[in-house]
This record gives sequence, structure tokens and C-alpha cells, in this order.
Amino acid sequence: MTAQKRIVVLISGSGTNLQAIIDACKNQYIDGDVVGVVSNKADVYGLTRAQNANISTCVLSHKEFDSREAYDAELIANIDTFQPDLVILAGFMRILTAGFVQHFQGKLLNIHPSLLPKYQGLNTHQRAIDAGDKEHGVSVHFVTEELDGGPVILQAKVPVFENDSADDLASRVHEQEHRIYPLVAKWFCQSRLAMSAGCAKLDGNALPENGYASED
Ligand code: NHR
Ligand code: GAR
Repeated sequence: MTAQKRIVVLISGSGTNLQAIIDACKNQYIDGDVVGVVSNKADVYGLTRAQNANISTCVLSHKEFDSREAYDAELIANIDTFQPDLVILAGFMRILTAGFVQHFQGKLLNIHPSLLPKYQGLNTHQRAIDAGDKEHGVSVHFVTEELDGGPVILQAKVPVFENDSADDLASRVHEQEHRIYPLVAKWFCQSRLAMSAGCAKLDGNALPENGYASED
């Protein structure tokens, strides 16, 4: 058996994805341990989830820094103390600099609540509703310098029903997030998943543009 991978999770909010990953490590679905949780906001519930699981936490407020570069340099220093094999963005709401992304190149994942390349950026659920989309979903991707533009690893789709509010849709998407993020983390910790030449690869095979098992 190979060694457990060391996982650091970055959050800004309630941390339901963090919880799904903590639980999946605990029940050995993922061959890894969440060794640290970093938040850019104090008083978010995700920090309580980490404390309840006896995981080290660190709060680093972007408001105390003059530039994104200075903030990210401190963020890197804090994350590096955990010696992570994998860094997971789970509702982390700060755009990261090129320097940060390069430092963790190939071991930095994000979950984005849309079927990328659709709806990069914020307010994705409302935008899908406003566009009259019949389906919506979520993507897990490697983080690159291009915001929400890194190679997609896995997506999950959900239907958009008539009269859905953005909150209705968000909660339908959330359910899928909690299935697919632990699965992708599992692959990574088994050393089956990597990024090379701008492509996501599973077992050495380049994944299609929409990730694994997408039918289109
Ligand atoms: N950084 C890089 N370089 N590349 C990505 O793909 C990133 C990233 C940082 C975060 C998550 C992303 C998402 O899934 C993510 C992907 C925040 C914003 C944003 O506009 C956009 C995308 C994402 C996260 N943030 C504002 C900012 O000025 C702040 C918004 C707020 O605080 O509410 O950083 O959607
Ligand atoms: C998730 O829906 C995630 O996809 C989204 O924030 C939520 C975090 O929920 N991410 C973004 O919007 C990134 N910009 P959680 O804190 O309960 O895991």
C-alpha cells in the first residue's frame, strides 16, 4: 500500500464539499488525509467542520494585504507548512495569481458550479436559468492561470426545472458536487490522475474536453 496523500482544502464558506472530502478520507474511500484547512474568511462554518474533525486550520484574510501577489505569497507559505500532495479549492472565492498556480501546478483542483466551458465566473445558477438552459451541472478541473479554464476532469449534469429558483438549482448541483469531488480526489490520491501538457490524464489517457464519461 502506498502512503496516504496529504490534502489541504481552501474554503471561504460553509464547507459542505470540505465535509464530503473529510468523510471520504475518514471512511477510506480516499487514500488521503485532510491535514489542513485554510480560509480567507474568519467565522465561516467550514472552519468549525475542520475543528470538529481535529484538522488544523488557518485563517488568512486577503483584506490585510496590499496586493494579490503579497496575499498569495503568504498563502503559499501557510499551505507549504502542511507539505501537501494535493490542494483542493472548495468554494474558495479569491482569484489566485499566476505565481500561486505555478507553485502548485498539477496538484491544484477546483469545483466550479457549471458545465464548463459554460458560465465561467460567478452567479452560474442564475445565469443558466436566465439563458433558459434545460440542463446545468458542475465541473471538477485542474486549476491553471486561466480562471475556470483549466482542463476538466469530471462533470455531473442536473436538469433545470420550470420555476426553479437559483437556490433550488444550487442545491440540486450541490448533491452532485458531493459525489464527484471525492471521486476525483480518490483518483488523484491513487496517482491515477495527472495534468500534463495542459491535459487531464486518467491512467495515462488524455480525458476529453468535458472530462471522463461525458456523452457528448
Ligand atoms: N484562480 C485561478 N488562477 N484559476 C482558477 O481557475 C481559479 C482561481 C481561483 C478560484 C474558483 C472560481 C470558481 O469556481 C477559482 C478558480 C472566485 C472568483 C472571483 O471572481 C471567480 C472564480 C472562482 C472564484 N472572485 C472575486 C475576486 O476578486 C471575489 C469574489 C468574492 O469575494 O465573493 O477574487 O468559480
Ligand atoms: C460550491 O457550490 C462550489 O461549486 C462553489 O461554491 C460552493 C461552495 O459550497 N464554488 C464557487 O462558486 C467558486 N467560485 P461549500 O462551501 O458548501 O462547499
